[in-house]
Amino acid sequence: MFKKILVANRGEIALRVIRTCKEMGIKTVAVYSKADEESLHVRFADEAVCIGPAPSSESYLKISNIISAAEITNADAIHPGYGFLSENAKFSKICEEHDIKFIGASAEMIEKMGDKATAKATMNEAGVPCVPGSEGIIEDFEECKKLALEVGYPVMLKASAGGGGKGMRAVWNEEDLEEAWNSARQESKAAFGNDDMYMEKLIEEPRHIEIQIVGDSSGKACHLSERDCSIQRRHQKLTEETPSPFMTKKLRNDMGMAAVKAAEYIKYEGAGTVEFLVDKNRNFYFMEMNTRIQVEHPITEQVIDFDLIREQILVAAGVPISGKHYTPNLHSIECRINAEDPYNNFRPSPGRITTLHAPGGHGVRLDTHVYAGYVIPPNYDSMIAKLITTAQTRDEAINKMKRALDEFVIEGVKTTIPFHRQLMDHPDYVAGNYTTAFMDDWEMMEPEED
Ligand code: MV4
Repeated sequence: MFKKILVANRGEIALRVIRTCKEMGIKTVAVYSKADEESLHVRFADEAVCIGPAPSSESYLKISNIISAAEITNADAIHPGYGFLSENAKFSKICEEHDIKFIGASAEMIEKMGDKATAKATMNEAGVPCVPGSEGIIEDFEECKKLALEVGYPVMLKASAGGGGKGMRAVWNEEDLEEAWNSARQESKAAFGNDDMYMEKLIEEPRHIEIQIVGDSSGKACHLSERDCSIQRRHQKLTEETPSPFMTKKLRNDMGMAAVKAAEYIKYEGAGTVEFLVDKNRNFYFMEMNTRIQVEHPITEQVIDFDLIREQILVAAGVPISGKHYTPNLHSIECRINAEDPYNNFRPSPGRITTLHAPGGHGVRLDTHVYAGYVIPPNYDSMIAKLITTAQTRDEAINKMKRALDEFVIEGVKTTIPFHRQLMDHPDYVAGNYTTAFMDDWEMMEPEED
């Protein structure tokens, strides 16, 4: 077992990893930028190394500084969390070359799943349902035009180096195809330095339902049920829940088995997530595979009473997985609390938190690194807390979330707490009747006068 793990991340996920390491008797090293000197993960870790100035490119993304921190502290493993270098094949490779265990996917696996067209072709070979479309990358516009006629409009053009919607265009008819083709490739080139495109039949108003999987070094994989992440704004998830209100026993089994087949076909090691699009007739299609722990992992932990970070560490240390599949026997909802103003187009609101009262009580979990007096730096992602409620039924979990949000006081900065509180009263949300289009026409109701 590892003696010392360096956590190459910040904020709530750094705290999350440090907590499990402490419970496992593993020493921890925090890395931090100048802007994070006062951050909680620095205080919770056994050791802390400043790896550079505030800009991520000079600190949390600076591979040489992170490897140096691991060398001088003699860390035998690195946990990358999510974001930053968590899906960076070069970083995974460099860790391996320095004999530091990367608690994540191998460089080869990251590359294979990171190239979306290749990932899809691999899943097709594995017999995992995929959206009908191009066999890999589209060579040129002539092929694009021909393909679109074969697939049938509407189609979705997607960037192979992409993900999260960048370089993606929905095209409803042939006259719009060329402009979409050119602008999507331009956007992909700018964002990823690569303009390879592929095409799929457009799935209208899909749900985004993902399956948590864990694979071990023997090539065995198991699934830990689903998470419904359909409520997103500009491809940023806002809230997630498990089980999905759209799920049926059959759909869960079929999707779970497809995700296991995908993981075992590629001999996936570690925690991973297979993302699916689900249409209104409950047909599901492979969308992407993420080779990292995800922000929303706590709702899965809550409904099956499982520590996913512990599982990642055990698998990385060569411990075989139990192999059993899980079905949720509770209901859990996560609300991502961001330092953003929901009354002003969710614009970021960094600054000092002057007052903070955390919600608590039965079935309430708060994963956060902030505290009264903490200054939220403007340099990083605006998420400051994840509020998770868990109960026997969805209605009770919603009720608990309302009560917890009403208790949650953060002053000094604007937050998305009011958005989530209104969401919990929205009839379509309460009815579980929502797709990825839910936020398209969201209007905040004005705050009541005090
Ligand atoms: C799609 C789609 C409809 N049809 N592919 C969005 C980003 C990336 N994860 C893939 N996405 C989509 N791919 C086909 N063939 C609709 C989306 C999509 C979406 C998917 C999941 C969650 C939110 C979304 C918001 C807009 C579009």
